[in-house]
Amino acid sequence: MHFDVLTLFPEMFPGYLGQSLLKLAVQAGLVDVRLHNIRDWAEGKHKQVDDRPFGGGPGMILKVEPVVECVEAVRAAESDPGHLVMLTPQGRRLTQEIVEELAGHRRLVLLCGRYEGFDERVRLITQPDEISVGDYVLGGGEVAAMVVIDAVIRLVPGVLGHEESAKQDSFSGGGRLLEYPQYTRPREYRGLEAPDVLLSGDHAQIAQWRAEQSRRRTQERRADLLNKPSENK
Ligand code: JAH
Repeated sequence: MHFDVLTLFPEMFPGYLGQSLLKLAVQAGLVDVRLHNIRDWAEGKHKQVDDRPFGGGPGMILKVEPVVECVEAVRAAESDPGHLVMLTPQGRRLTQEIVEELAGHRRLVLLCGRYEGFDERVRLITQPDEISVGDYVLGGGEVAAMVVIDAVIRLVPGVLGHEESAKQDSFSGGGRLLEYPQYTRPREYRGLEAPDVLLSGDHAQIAQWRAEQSRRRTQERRADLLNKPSENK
């Protein structure tokens, strides 16, 4: 899996990229993340990447030329142009289903905005797959891009151990439920005991208890997942 991140703040990424799971995946050659500074495509002495909105209003807008030229140069640098993703609150909401779809591409080009957003012509010219990680406004698309990378690499074969891959599989497809409660040692803490069934050694009973807990927890907290599991809630 190959990611290209297009951003005005590449320095936001190395801390995240140094995280153990991702670091091991990069070292194993399973994942490659390349950072590109949009400012490197800006013209003139001041390398201006933003400007005031036509028609007035607050804030600044990302200029069309450096963004479009950055996207085109990065995509053209390799035989596979990749799947272009723009991180924006105006995109389709990211779900595990969409993560699975994104993980089907060999190369993802992640375009991160800042300020009040992109000149509309960036969308018209580059025709990105616009993705939102949730209905809130961030300082820019970088944290959303890290969310996409984090969710996608877990689906790259070999990145996770078999244990976690199997767990992921049981929640793939339509009928996703919330996780059941988990316990580990000590058996009792401040008067709170782990349920006896988990220490019974009866694996059929344990599986039944967990399934029931998942169903109950999902009903209580996220009934929307039970009613329309494949919908983009
Ligand atoms: C904010 C450009 N869906 C999360 C998300 C993604 C991007 C942005 N905000 C929220 C954003 C400012 C400028 C993008």
